[in-house]
Amino acid sequence: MIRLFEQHQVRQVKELDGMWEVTVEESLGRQIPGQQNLEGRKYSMPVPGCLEQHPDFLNFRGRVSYSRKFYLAHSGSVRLEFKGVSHTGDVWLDGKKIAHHYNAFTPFSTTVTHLEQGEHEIKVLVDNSFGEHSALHIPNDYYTYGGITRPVLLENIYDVYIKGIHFTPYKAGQLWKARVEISVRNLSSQCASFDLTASLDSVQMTREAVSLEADSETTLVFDQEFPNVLPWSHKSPQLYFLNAVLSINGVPVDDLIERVGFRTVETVDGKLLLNGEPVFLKGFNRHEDYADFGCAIPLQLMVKDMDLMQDMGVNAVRTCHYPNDERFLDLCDERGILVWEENHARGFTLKEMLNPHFEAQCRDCIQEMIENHYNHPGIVIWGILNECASETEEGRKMYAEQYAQIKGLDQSRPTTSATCRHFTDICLDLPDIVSFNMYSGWYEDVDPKKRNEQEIDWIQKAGGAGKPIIVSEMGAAAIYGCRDRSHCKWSEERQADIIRENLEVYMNHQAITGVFIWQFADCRVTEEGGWFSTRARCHNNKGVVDEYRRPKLAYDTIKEMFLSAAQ
Ligand code: ADA
Repeated sequence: MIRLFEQHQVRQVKELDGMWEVTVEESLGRQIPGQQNLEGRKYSMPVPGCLEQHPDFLNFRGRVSYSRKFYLAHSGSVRLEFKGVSHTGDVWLDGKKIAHHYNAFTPFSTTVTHLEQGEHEIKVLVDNSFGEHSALHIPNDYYTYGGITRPVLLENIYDVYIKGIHFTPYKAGQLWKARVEISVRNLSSQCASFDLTASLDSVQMTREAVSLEADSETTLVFDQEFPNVLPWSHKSPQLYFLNAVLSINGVPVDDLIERVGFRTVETVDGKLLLNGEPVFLKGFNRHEDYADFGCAIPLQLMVKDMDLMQDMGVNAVRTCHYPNDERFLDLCDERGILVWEENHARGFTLKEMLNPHFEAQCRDCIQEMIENHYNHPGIVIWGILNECASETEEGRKMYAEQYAQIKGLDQSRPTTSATCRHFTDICLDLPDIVSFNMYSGWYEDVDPKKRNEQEIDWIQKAGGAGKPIIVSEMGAAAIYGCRDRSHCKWSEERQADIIRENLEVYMNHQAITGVFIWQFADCRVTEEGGWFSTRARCHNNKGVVDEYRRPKLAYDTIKEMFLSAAQ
């Protein structure tokens, strides 16, 4: 399943999920004693899926080629979309290169015209190796898996087709309105004339006899009132289908259905307002990582994660530290979960930010994140550059460029970045919201209340005055099953104690508008980069459930505190 709702009733869509042939091209990972060198070996692997789910690939680092055939029933143009390839994909169709993409966490697509009816072959060279070519996927406190890790779809498209829709809701007095932008592309070598009708909640928007030059694109803009719609909020996540149909000579030839919500997000007087009302974010940081599935989490287990988090009373999730699978974002829209989605970046030093590929790889990730996830009403904050070098002038330049890029793409959502450069950060004046990561009681045995006051005071003087403040990370580690009446560190008891002490401070401070616990579930980390030394089992063990979603004692502490909170 690609999304939690049908996006087409006219366009023919085929999911290329299933078994693909995998050939190992280059194996660089740590060999397990007795393991054969995999190069040249062939396997049958599921897509979506991680290579690491196979016992021969537990530490795989390198390049493999995935291939499969498909049958095209009618000759014409096709659109091929990969929702996620980790971490680099190069795509060939019938031996001709048609796409290249870096970054596991954003989708990419390509179109091919004049494809003959009959059998065709797709080959994808997948690379999850580390090195200068990869500025964002590096040895880190989460794992870079390998594989075609999210769904793949193949669409028969008419030469004139709907490329995308962006929906921006806003209030005009008491009335809901929205700016609807519908991009249409003409792949053919002739000028085309088309009609377009879009409908939402029985409101029709129409353009007739639109002329579009050969091999060009246009965007139709509607600024429309929707007199009868209900707002979307975390308390009442009202969703609507926006259904656009493109016709030529009166015959529907293409369509695109988006699912949207009417809500506004603002930062006013140090508060985060949803539809004009202040909201306090009670959330988790959630990595896309699940025991044997790696980052290729099936829908059933995404739903399980969501059910567990809502059982604990959350109303928010932070997609640490990269854009998420659209099906999870669809779940957030349906359940009224407020999302902080961020570009792919975790803890880069200035040296790492000066990798020659860094700025372009960040720019592409932000572009693809916002272009593809723009319509999710649940996303209320765009984040960047978690714990990067925001204490340096060179770093500040990149922070400023990325915030500007976001504002150029979307003025309807506030921006932020989670800092750990306490007392030295020189970028707090740039975002709409100031966020900081703080591990009082874990990394530092300090009183969370006192430490928080110091941080808040510093923020006021360092450019953050008047801005909402979010505690983007707080928490402690515990090994699942480790119980100790001494409440020593790494015991479940101590993790629960530390989380309680910190939540009592952050949930009751008038300057704080939200808290994200680090983290929902234990996740695998790389052995490379020295992470093994502070990450028992080569896992980040700060989950309140382990990687199999088995709850630790802190689960019930959070449930009690989040559910009893007024908001
Ligand atoms: C940082 C970082 C997280 C994680 C956390 C930890 O705040 O943003 O990704 O590494 O520390 O577990 O220490």
